[in-house]
Amino acid sequence: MTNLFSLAGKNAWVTGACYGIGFAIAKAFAQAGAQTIIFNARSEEAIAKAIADYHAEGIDNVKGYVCDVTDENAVAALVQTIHAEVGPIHILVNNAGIIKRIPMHEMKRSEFQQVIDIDLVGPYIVSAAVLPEMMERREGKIINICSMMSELGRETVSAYAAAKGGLKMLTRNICSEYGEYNIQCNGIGPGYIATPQTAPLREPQADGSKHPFDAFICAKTPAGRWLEPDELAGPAVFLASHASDAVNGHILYVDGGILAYIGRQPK
Ligand code: NAP
Ligand code: GCO
Repeated sequence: MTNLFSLAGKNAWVTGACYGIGFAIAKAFAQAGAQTIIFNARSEEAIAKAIADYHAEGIDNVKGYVCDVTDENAVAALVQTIHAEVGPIHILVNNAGIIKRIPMHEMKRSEFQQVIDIDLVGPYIVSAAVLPEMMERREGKIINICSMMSELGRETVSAYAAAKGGLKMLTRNICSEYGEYNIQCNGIGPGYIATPQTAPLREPQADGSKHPFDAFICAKTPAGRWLEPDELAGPAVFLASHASDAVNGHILYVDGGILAYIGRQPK
């Protein structure tokens, strides 16, 4: 049974995996026996720091490349470089993403577009660049990092919710269009995870009290806490391994129960 979850012999590309959720997923893949971890970021400095961080975790089979997921020419060139320097791409995790928290009526078109470009068009660009080799090999795993906002809205995150809702349907469409090639495309929908992206929502107040949003999320999560990036490790390894070969088009919510819970009632 343990072999079902092994990633031995597999090369895994996790986009934007310098820190946060992507780093935790890439680390989990390495610990599950992946042959090579591949990641990209937008600057050499970010790559260098991340390589040091991977090495500090005892992960030496890692390659980092500068590449913006919205640049289709750079992505196409990177796929060729990966084939030459690493080999085939067996697993792709579309993790790179941003958020802008601005009331929609105040958001500039360019700000809305940037979130859509990175969080939705980026996964399309990278998936389309990797699918041909997966089709030829008749095997592949694509995991899209969705969100609570693939299902729910909230104030100030209109572009992000539109992108993540679209990413849920892109996941289902890749499943539908490429399942016949033994390619499984699923999503992971994290709840509220303590990473740099959510740091502003957890910033203690000047008087030392909890950020209102911090208290809000703890009341919306049955366990009463934020989740940690490493808590996505098991679900990610499951969806990247042969253990999930019959799972396709599924969004696996790793949210501590937020989507099932109306929220802690006032005492
Ligand atoms: P994070 O800490 O902000 O990390 C995002 C990563 O994406 C960074 O490494 C960033 O690199 C990279 N990135 C951003 N734009 C990029 C681009 N155009 N090309 C290449 N890399 C790019 O975010 P996170 O919390 O780990 O989130 C990772 C993913 O999970 C995102 O898709 C996010 O929407 C999603 N998510 C997060 C949560 C949460 O609670 N944290 C919950 C659900 C879903 P740079 O240094 O270049 O910016
Ligand atoms: C926000 C948060 C969320 C999380 C995540 C929840 O501002 O509401 O950043 O969007 O990042 O997507 O699943």
